[in-house]
Amino acid sequence: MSVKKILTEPNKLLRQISKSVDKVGDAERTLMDDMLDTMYDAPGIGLAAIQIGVPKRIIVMDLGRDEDNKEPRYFVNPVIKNKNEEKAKYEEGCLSVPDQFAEIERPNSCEVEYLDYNGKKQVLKADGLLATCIQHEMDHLEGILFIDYLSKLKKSMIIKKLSKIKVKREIF
Ligand code: GNR
Ligand code: NI
Repeated sequence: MSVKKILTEPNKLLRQISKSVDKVGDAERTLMDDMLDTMYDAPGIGLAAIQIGVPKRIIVMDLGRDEDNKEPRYFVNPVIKNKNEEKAKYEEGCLSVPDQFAEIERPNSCEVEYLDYNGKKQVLKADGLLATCIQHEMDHLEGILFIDYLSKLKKSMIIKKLSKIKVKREIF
């Protein structure tokens, strides 16, 4: 188990479309363990594999964030079914868009089909923060970030800020 480096915008890898997993084997489970370590360390409530540079359709999540009572969730090859027409707004953040937050509107509930840690097929009904987080993570698998939903001006301001921070990090 190890903590990996999280890629941040702007980075072309984050725009890549992730590939389906053929089989949930030991390599995938090791990846999921590392993703979870990385997510808890950050800390965050969800992480897609591409955020640590691996273009596989794998997501980990833990909404609890209670140190002593971890409730990790693993989603391999997730597919969203039955998005609710009703929308909900949440203040979203992203570990790949550090220190930036914005209200994003998404379907307020959905169903997701996926393979679990052991490769078993599962279906989950999600609402509230869980539904928001699943949709945010699913977007990562398509190379989409929450800032893509903002106006061009807001998005470009955020990318400009993040680019400046990157340049500073390279100097020091
Ligand atoms: O840690 C995270 N918090 C969060 C809050 C509101 C909506 C989505 C998220 S996901 C984010 C972690 C992350 O970047 N996952 O891709
Ligand atoms: Ni994110």
